[in-house]
Amino acid sequence: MCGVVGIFGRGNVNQALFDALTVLQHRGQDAAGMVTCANGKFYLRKDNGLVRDVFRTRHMHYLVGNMGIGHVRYPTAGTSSSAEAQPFYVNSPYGISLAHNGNLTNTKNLMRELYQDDLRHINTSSDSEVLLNVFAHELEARGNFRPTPEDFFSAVQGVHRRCRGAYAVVALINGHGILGFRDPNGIRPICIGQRKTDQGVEYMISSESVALDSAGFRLIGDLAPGEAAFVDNKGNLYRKLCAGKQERHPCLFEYVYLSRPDSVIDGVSVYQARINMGRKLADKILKEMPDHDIDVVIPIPETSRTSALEVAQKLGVLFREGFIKNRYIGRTFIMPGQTQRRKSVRQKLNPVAQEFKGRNVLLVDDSIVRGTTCHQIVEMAREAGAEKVYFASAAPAVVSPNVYGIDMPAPSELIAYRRTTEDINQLIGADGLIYQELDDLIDAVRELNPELRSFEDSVFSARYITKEVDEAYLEALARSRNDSAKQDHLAGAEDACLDLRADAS
Ligand code: PIN
Repeated sequence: MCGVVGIFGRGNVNQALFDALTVLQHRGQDAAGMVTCANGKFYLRKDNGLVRDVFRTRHMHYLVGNMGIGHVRYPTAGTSSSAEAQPFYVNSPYGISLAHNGNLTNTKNLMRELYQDDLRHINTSSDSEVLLNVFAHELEARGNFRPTPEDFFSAVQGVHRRCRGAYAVVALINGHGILGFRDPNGIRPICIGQRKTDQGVEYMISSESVALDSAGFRLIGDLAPGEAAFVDNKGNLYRKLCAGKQERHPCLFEYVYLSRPDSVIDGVSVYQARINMGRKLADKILKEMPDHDIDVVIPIPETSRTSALEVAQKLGVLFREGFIKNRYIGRTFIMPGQTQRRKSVRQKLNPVAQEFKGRNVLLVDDSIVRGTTCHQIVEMAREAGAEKVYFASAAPAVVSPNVYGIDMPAPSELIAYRRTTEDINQLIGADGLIYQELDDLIDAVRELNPELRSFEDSVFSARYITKEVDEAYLEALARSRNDSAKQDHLAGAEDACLDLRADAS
């Protein structure tokens, strides 16, 4: 997953973009980038690293202009090369820079079309560069020297017609304005807000509403599935539904873990959704263990805290911070390699022995993906003196990979893949394991916005909402998504590009 932001301001927007990217940093710590525009020129800075490390004072001085976009990246399709940091750029038409959160599921076909039919060159293996070129081609086809908002909306229609998968996008069109759009299924989040200044209204388009809040922008709302919003160089806002058929299927995992709790996504407070998840989870625990002997609920920091509090409250038992997290170590989720992951758990979490000694503890996590950390955490709880160690997950079992922009391991690396809850309980070495039910998770979110009738929940259900994701697609994905394949990815992708060029010649 990644984070995107676009700002139209009345003065330089570099600082506001930097601040917004810092707020969105949880969505990707691998690379960061920003492009601004002034007097017909783009100013770009992007590199691997955290926002605070990528942008130094000299870069900020250089990034002038009152319009700009930014991106934080978590490598979705595999590589962590700085050449694939975003935003991407094409010089024609007009000069366009684009940043994307999500993943296209028909990249290969699009690459072929771009080479063979549209005569365009793609220089990386990134689906975001593909998306940019599809957009640019569709815009160029309009052939308008002075493009209108309608031209941009028509190009977005072209993107919707040709691209499959998930995309929440911001684009900067040199001298013309900023554009945001969302795929027709509304899988990844993107919202828009405004702020009034003495010079006039300013706009921000962002992956999450938290970026608006912290900069004093008022949330106008989410972009609807298939919708595009364009702010022209005078600060006029235009919005249009650009997809023939739009259905809302927001990603359920955003509410479980990806988004910050203080964001509101598709009308749902992520914080309140996590409280609801805790309530539903406690109901299930009470149903399965009516005479439970749990003394204390201990969250595994950070995300699970909100749900765990509610679990403890509902069970009527103590809530205690039993694990202290070292804030200066990266998320376990993002470190490649099993050995590295194992080592990092102990560096990251340390138990407070007095909260475990002689007690039956219920550990609560937001989700269980690989399960490697669970095993060690259970072990740490026992070493700290716990009598019994139960484990609960605020999300259902993760059984299938994500193809819409969340970097998940190959199916065989998922602990719940082809295993029962009892098998998993054995593997993690707990005295009992409770997963949230999928229907309960859905209800936890839907209760807060009954208009959300369906969700993108493939990691839990193995059902994919776009039809090109079939058995063959998933098999090919499984082959490419193991840790060693990730190391070789760049070389492989370059070969693929060369193959395409050879095909075309
Ligand atoms: C951790 C959030 N959360 C913890 C991410 C670990 C699964 N993991 C998903 C649990 S934090 S594992 O809040 O960002 O610190 O199942 O793959 O071992």
